[in-house]
Amino acid sequence: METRQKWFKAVLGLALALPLLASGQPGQPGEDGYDLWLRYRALPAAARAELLAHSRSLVGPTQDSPMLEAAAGEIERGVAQMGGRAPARAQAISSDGALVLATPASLPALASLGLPLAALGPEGYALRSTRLDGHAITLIAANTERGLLYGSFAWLRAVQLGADLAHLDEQSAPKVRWRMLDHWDNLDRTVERGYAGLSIWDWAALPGGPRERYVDYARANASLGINAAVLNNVNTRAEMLTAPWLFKVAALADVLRPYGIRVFVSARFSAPLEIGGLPTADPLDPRVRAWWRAKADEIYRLIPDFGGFLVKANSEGEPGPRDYGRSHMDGANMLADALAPHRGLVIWRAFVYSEKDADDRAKQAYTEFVPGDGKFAANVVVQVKNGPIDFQPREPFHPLFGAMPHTNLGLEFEITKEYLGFSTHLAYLGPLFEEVLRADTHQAPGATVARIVDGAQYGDGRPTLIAGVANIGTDRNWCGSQFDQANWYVFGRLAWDPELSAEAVAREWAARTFGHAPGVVDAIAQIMMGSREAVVDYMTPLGLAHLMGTSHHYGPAPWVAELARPEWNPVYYHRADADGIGFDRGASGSGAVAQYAPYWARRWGDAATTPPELLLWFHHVGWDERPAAFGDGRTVWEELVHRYDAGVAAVVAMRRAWDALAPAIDPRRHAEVASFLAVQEREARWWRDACVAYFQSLNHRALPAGVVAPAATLEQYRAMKFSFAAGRGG
Ligand code: GCW
Repeated sequence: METRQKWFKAVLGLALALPLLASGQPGQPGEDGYDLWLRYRALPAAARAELLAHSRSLVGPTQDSPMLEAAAGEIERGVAQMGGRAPARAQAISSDGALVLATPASLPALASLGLPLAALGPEGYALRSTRLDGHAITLIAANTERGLLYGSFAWLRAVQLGADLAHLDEQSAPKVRWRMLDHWDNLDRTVERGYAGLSIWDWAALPGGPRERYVDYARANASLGINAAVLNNVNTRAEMLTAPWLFKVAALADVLRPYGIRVFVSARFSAPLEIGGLPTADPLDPRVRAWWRAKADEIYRLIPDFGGFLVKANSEGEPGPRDYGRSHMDGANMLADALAPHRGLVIWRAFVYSEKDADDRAKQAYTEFVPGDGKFAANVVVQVKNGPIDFQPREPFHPLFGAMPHTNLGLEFEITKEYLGFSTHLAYLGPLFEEVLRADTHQAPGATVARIVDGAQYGDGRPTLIAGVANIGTDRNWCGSQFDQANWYVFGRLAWDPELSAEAVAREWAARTFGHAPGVVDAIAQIMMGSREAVVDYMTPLGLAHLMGTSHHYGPAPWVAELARPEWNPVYYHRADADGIGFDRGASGSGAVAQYAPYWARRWGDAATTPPELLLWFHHVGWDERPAAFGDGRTVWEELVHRYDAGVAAVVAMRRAWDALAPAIDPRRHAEVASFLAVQEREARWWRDACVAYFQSLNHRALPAGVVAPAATLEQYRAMKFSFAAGRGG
């Protein structure tokens, strides 16, 4: 009897919950975020009628092609889900309302329609409402199948965003050749700096296993124009290059190919020693060179469109050419020779700093790489992180941008939030990416980071690249949190067009992901746009960096001072003592500022003309100084505390704004975000309290009037341990 009663209560509870579940968005109980922004929910009646009127039939090039099939299949899926029925496939335009996929080869009449085909290049597309053969139709036009694939996704985006389907006139072509995700996925399926479960690559089952998730991954990337993926961690084992693993890579390449994604792998520089049976991996040794050539031939036999190798060499203990007294150029060019016959690419990372080099860590990549300008092979791209240290919440742009005009320089962002609160903190990275891309290096007129990276600055057809360290895993919502999907999204959109605005992309993502009910997009975009600055403020304000916990990078640990290498310790970065705080990188300090163009060297070389956001990055200032740049007369100590408080206050405001959205968002996703925001508020306070307590223990200044004292003692913060911290991998 008792059991029955329990059951009854449980069922009653469920029944009571059901209408609630369904109430957030009509007919959408329990949305979990799996669909990402490709969320083709049934449209309201009028919009549905408009959609069906403009997709009565789907007319496409008729040749049998997996990529065209991917494009057409996506249109069918989207129209069926949003409109209630899929368009009929047709061979020819026989009525109004046809949706026509066309290339100049499949539809010679295209040439007479005045489309800017030449400007679309090999990957661009045009969407155009027009008349053809006496009928009102919608054209998705491109020079290639790949352009049609991107155009199909763009048309679906227009539908989702409520565009006027009778008057479409849009065209777009990517500005960057390689738009790439770097997965830091280990071969045991852990993910270094991954906060979204395990690796999506099910290595044990490959070349078999379920394909659905790979296909959905590919669809999401194709919808953004991402066209390359490095499957394994840059800290890799040599085994990745052995035959059993290459078969698995080939299987993934087969699934991803119809969506326009080329597969790359990270290669371990010492592989000839470890799996090749050679006594050396010296890049100038003929046996080593022959081994890599044979390896490249083997890979291309399996994967004819293999992209190439990503290499982390002589960095953080990884092997590299310098182990043999050779240069980065020697190493990269040796691999480039092996790949060149297959038109493959070497992506050589500039993320280097050495335990043997006592110089400011922020200077070392420039010091090692600038002498090599012009000496890297044509199929080498040197991949540079956005800032000179390591993906911090804020850094100045990397001084290598604009300093190697004769070298192909790629840009590396970190989408996964290693230093911005993992997946539990809401931090939209669009403003960070935008800040870097728009930064003017002043190395030449117009030389913004975006124009250097997309090739516009040099204009000589060189390979261009923007890479992002992926935040994708086996979590149902892909990224560990709903809002981290936006970081994948904005990365892809900015890699396609580095001039897009972070805010416009936030609005677009919000509308596609949560629907465009009045006020919802505004409110979500507002939360997103302030979120990165909030993290900067409660973690590392005023240009501070790297105050995070040792190795896992979870939580505050500005006091750590005992690690073997100086630059592993937060005290190395903040240099706080009784008198002041900050890293002097000016002429009287490390001189790092001289690696920038004279414009910046002058401006950032003087504390008076350094913006508050970068003050402590470039200068050591007294606690009681009142820098004019603050504009509010506060001392450095007062401003620091103020920023920490502002960061916490911003999170409180984000929480309130999100709570207010409850009636407009489906309950499951709303609750998930709300629970993470609660974590974020708790951790923001923790960051603020621990850092304020620590810096106060050094400077012995009173807290500014009205400021709340930290909740616990410094000793308590220092004693905290986190065996649960995520993302260490390997
Ligand atoms: O940011 C640091 C990370 C390491 C990473 C390294 C790199 C893959 O803490 O986990 O290693 O950068 O970029 O190589």
